[in-house]
Amino acid sequence: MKKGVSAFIFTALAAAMGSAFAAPAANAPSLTKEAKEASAKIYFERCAGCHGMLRKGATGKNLEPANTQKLGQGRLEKILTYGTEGGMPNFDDILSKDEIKNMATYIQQQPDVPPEWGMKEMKANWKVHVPVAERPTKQMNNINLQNVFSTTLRDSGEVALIDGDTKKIWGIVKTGYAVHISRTSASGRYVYVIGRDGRLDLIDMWFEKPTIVATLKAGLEARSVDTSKFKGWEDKYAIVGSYWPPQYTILDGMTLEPLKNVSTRGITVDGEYHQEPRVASIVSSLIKPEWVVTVKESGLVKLVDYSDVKNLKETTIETAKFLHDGGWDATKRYFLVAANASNKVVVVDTKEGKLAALVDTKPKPHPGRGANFVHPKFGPVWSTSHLGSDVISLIGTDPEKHPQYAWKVVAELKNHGSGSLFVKTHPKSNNLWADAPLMPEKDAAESVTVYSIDQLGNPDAKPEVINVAKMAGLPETKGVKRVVHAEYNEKGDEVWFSVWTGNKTEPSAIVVLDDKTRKFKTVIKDPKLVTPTGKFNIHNTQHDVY
Ligand code: DHE
Repeated sequence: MKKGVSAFIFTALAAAMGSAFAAPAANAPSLTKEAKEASAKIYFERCAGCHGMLRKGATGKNLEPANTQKLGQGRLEKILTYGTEGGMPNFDDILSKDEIKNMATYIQQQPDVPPEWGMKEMKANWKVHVPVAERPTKQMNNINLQNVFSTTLRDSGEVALIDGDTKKIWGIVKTGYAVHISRTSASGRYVYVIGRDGRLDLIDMWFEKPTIVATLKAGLEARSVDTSKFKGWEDKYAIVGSYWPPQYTILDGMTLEPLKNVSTRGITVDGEYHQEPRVASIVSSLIKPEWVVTVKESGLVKLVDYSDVKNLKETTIETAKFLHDGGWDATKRYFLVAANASNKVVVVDTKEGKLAALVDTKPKPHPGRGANFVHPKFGPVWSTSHLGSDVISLIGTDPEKHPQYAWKVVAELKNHGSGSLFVKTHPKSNNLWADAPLMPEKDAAESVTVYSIDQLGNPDAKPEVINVAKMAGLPETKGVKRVVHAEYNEKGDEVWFSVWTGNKTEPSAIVVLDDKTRKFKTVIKDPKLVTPTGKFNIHNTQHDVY
């Protein structure tokens, strides 16, 4: 496995891994101390996201010793090597045979319990690099900030800010390990970037070059961040959702000073106590001073009212377990989020503050933010693709004018594979795009499916499957060139795809297609563009355009 990924995250975690907390599981095969530590590190970096630190399972299966020992060493090695149709990726292009063997052994042992991370640790790991008073009072560069793409460089722990007009890298900023997503301030001036190691960086785009003005390590493992966007509260607060410890933290939006920390441990929708209900997606309401915070393992959605942080009010909505990613419907009243391992999409009515519907879908919906468009027959729909099925589900979202279709799967379009992570369209586009980067077959992982929205329902109209990876003109290498995450430019006439080789040693790229013609427009290649995955166009992220 690649060396030197992150000394940073591991300082706190390494102490816990192999700690005295962990009683050996009966019948567990053993590992040397070195192999155990190396496996613990790989587990954190590659597995914990889906299976949980305590291995209780969520997007991925429960990996507690009672289950893994039943599968046994040989079967576990096979699953790790080749992946499964259910969305478990193959690791043979990332891990060596020995690493796979050790991992198969490691997960048959008792999970270790990582340490806590509260206000004290946060305050000690908070730094304002440039105080608010010393920041520019006007934009000091000529970049069209609205068309900048904040691009995750997953394995180098960096974000590339790419000028969408010139397609040149404007700046590269060092961030947390395996940085996950970027969100913007309500004003669009600041970018908030969260790493898997819980490190949050605040980037100010008014300097000549993008500059980190504050950093906070909000937890030991995190995935989500958003900001206060309601009128009168713009740029005031930010919120980070952590996987470990399971909690969300409200911060000062301009300095990242932690203000309030709220645990999400507790009782699930089933009425059982869970030690690790992790915070998954967070969105920011435009109709109330509220964030929608989804708690994965408990199946609870919290509407967190930030108008009085000291006397915090939360509305807790019972939904379905294993909440993951989601986005607004076109009116931005309803939030649709995948309860992926429950095979459901949850619809929350944020105006009324209650559950609108639980929609049954094919296995493991995974929408990213989803894609909103007007279907020729069913009216406004929101769509998701699936990790565990080769369809794109369309869900009616207009209870007023199309009540017969609202909160139902009204159509299932054929995707070119399961193992899909993201769908995307744009209000100005007639295209609906879906990827399938986790397909074990090379050609499928390298391709995207695109539908003409105005032809949906026409039995003669077939979708187009395009191998985007080939367009990048990268050298042939061992690793699969996974094509992942479509994102539009500000105007909505280009669509960008990452060609993600999955490891640092092989070159990656971003392919830009002309949205109208679906033809190759350009490719962004640069040795500094290491494993690009998510791309967050400032305009589209600021205004939730998807
Ligand atoms: Fe993500 C969004 C969690 C693996 C790229 N990912 C999210 C969100 C969550 C999440 C909770 C929603 C954030 C929000 O909207 O507030 N992701 C996880 C995992 O737990 C998981 C499955 C395993 C892990 O170890 O992290 C995981 N994610 C990945 C990847 O491997 C991806 C493909 C590449 C990468 O960079 O890590 C990846 N996730 C993304 C992207 C988004 C995302 C690009 C944002 C989509 C958007 O359009 O907003």
